[in-house]
Formats: sequence, C-alpha cells, structure tokens
Amino acid sequence: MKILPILLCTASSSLAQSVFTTDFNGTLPAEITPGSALAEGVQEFAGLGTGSNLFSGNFLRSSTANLVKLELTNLPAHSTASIGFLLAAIDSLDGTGSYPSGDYFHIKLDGVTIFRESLANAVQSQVQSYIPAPGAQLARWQDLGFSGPGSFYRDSAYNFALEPGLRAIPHSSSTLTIEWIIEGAGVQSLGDESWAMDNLSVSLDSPAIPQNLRWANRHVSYPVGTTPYFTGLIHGAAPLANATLQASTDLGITDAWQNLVTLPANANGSVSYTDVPDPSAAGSPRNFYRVVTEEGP
Ligand SMILES: [Ca+2]
Ligand SMILES: [Ca+2]
Ligand SMILES: [Ca+2]
Repeated sequence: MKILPILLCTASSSLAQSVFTTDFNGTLPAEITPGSALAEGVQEFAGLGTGSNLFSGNFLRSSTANLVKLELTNLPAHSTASIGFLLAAIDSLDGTGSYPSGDYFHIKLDGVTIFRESLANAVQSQVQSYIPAPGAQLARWQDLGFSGPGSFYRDSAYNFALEPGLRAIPHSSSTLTIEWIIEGAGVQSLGDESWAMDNLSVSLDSPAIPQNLRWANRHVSYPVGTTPYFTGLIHGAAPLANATLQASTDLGITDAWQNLVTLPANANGSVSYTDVPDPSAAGSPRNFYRVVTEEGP
C-alpha cells in the first residue's frame, strides 16, 4: 500500500428547476389568464430564436392595453426565480412619446415592476427605450406577418430569456404572479399594433442550505498496479443530497475535475466512499480529490 499527500476540499452548487413551461401550441395552461389574448399562428416569426428556443406553431398574441397574467402556486422552497420567453413586437408600436407613441412593455412580478421599456417599430426615427441584452435581438424592422407588409407595419422579435433583469430575481414565496401589458399614452387597436409571447418558462433555484462539510478520514491506496483507490468519509452535507467525489492531477487547472462517483448523503448528512478507483490518475506523481455536493432534494 502506498499513500500520497492529497488535498481535500469541498464545494457546493445549487440546481435550477423548471416549474412552468408552455409553447402555446396546445390548450392554454390554466395558470394563464389571457384577457383578450388568443393563441395564433406565429406567421413569419417561425424559426426566429436562440439555439432550440424558437418561435413555432402558435404564440399568445395580445392587443395593447390588455393584461396577460400567470399565477403559480404550491412552489417548492427557493430563493430566486428566472423568467424566459420570446417576445414578438408586432406592427406599428411607436416607442416613447405622446400619442400614437407611448407604448410601454411592462412586466410585474408579484405586483412589482421588473421591466418597463418602450417598443418602436413604425418609423426608424421613433425612440425605443428598450436596449436588448447581447444576443436578445432576433429581428428588427422586418416584415414578419400580421398587418403590412411594409409601411408602418414592420415587426421585431426579442429573446427575453437572455435579459439579465429577468434572471435570478430574489423570490421565496410559494406563490408567484407575473403580469404583462403594453400600456401608456399610445395604445391602439389590435390591427395597428400588438405583441405576442412564445416559449414561456419559469424556473427556480434550490434553497441555499448551510453546509459544513468536513472529512472524518481519508486515504488513497494502490492495492494493485498504479491505479489509486480513494477511501473517505464526509459529514455535514445536506441530508440526502448527492455528493460527487472528483479527482484532478492539478486542481482542475489543465486537468478538469473528473467525476469518480456520486453517492447520496444519508439522513444525517454523511457520505462514505470506499475504495473508489481513479484510473485516469495512473502514473501521475500526485493527485487531488474533492467532494461537490448539491443543496439537497
Ligand atoms: Ca409556439
Ligand atoms: Ca407586420
Ligand atoms: Ca401606439
């Protein structure tokens, strides 16, 4: 048996979980109160998006001045919420100013404004106060269907899943309400200007559970050849949380931390690793081990 000096450390990570998603292609989910908004075909918005998050099938199209609401209940414990959707800015929205301008896309979370900026499509001299995050603008002043083509009735599209202001919003209540509306001095009829959303999702992070990980004992042995075998016991993980033993020859600098095994902690937050082989370390003059735990189920 040979024993080498090893470094042992711990880290923790939290996992996002999706609690609501809809592509608006089927029956409208009961959690959504659409007002006068209706599911309609996406017309020329089809295929716009980011990666696999694309407009397709139907989206939920609303006139200006109409409120669309999502209400979620019985949410699991969490500390932040993230909202994502694709926004279609349809026809002659007029940006900042006085009528027919004054078309503000307004989002509230639990009654608190988290986004309010104007949208402009009709004339390029109009002022749109919304400045898309990098990658969020999918189309601008293009004919994507509905009224038009051309004249004041060009369209724009944005991926609001990429807006940092809608990600990791502090939130811990078991209920969550989101409201969307285009409001302001410039609201007009559906055939003149409108908006739609597709691929709506809401995700929550896991709660941060304090953990105090510590090693009770550990050693590395070489029972046969040059493959090291790791044995160790940790305490202080979140009860029943997954705990992954990882290895690297250089703390992950050039040799990425490799998962050796994932085991669940017991109800007391203890995890025992017994003779876990680390074949990728064969021949290395030294090796490092750490445990990465999740926040618990
Ligand atoms: Ca769709
Ligand atoms: Ca149009
Ligand atoms: Ca308007």
